[in-house]
Amino acid sequence: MVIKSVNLETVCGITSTLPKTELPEFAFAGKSNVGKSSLINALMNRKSYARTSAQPGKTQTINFYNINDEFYYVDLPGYGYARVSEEIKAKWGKMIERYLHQSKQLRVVFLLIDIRHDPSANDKQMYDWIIHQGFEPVIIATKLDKIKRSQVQKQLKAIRTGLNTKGTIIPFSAETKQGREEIWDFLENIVQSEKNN
Ligand SMILES: Nc1nc2c(ncn2[C@@H]2O[C@H](COP(=O)(O)OP(=O)(O)OP(=O)(O)O)[C@@H](O)[C@H]2O)c(=O)[nH]1
Ligand SMILES: [Mg+2]
Repeated sequence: MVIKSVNLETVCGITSTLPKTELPEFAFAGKSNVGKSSLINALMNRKSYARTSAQPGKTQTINFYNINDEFYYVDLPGYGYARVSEEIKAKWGKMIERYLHQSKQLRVVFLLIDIRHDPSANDKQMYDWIIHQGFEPVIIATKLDKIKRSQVQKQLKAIRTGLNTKGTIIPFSAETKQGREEIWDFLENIVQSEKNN
């Protein structure tokens, strides 16, 4: 994929109205600190356009990145971040739910799971939520560089079992960019097939 332009077009807070976009959208969900913004940077070919942080809870808004005037990456706030109040967590949850429910342009929801850990109760809930909204989530197993090669298959299996999914799981590292081509190919196929219709 050739990234010609990148533009953070819309930032939505808890009370914002969601934008009425015309281009296909690809959303990235997952627990706080799992690597959503880092993945989006890698997929934009940028080092730090999407804000990342070693501290969880960096992305607290829904951010729409316009790519090439062809499609959007939608960076969602992370869930399961312990240091915010239950009230705020509930509001973020509602905001994510509203987005999944309302967006007419949303094509694929990527659900990111840290390859080192079995899916949590929150991950399973998110997975079920996405299914409930009519999407088949594509799982990205993040931080691939953090485990030994010999552990990869075992961890992928644990994620598959934990989420009870038969769907695609793509291992990815924002450090080495391993897995990026596969994700790009997947996105490109969808964007192209829409253009042809
Ligand atoms: N080693 C390694 N570190 C990663 C990888 N992806 C993300 N990180 C690190 O993990 C931390 C969190 O990454 P973010 O991309 O900010 O995570 P996020 O999911 O956007 O987090 P929130 O915005 O809080 O929901 C940062 O310190 C990143 O550098 C990866 O593939 N490998
Ligand atoms: Mg983030």
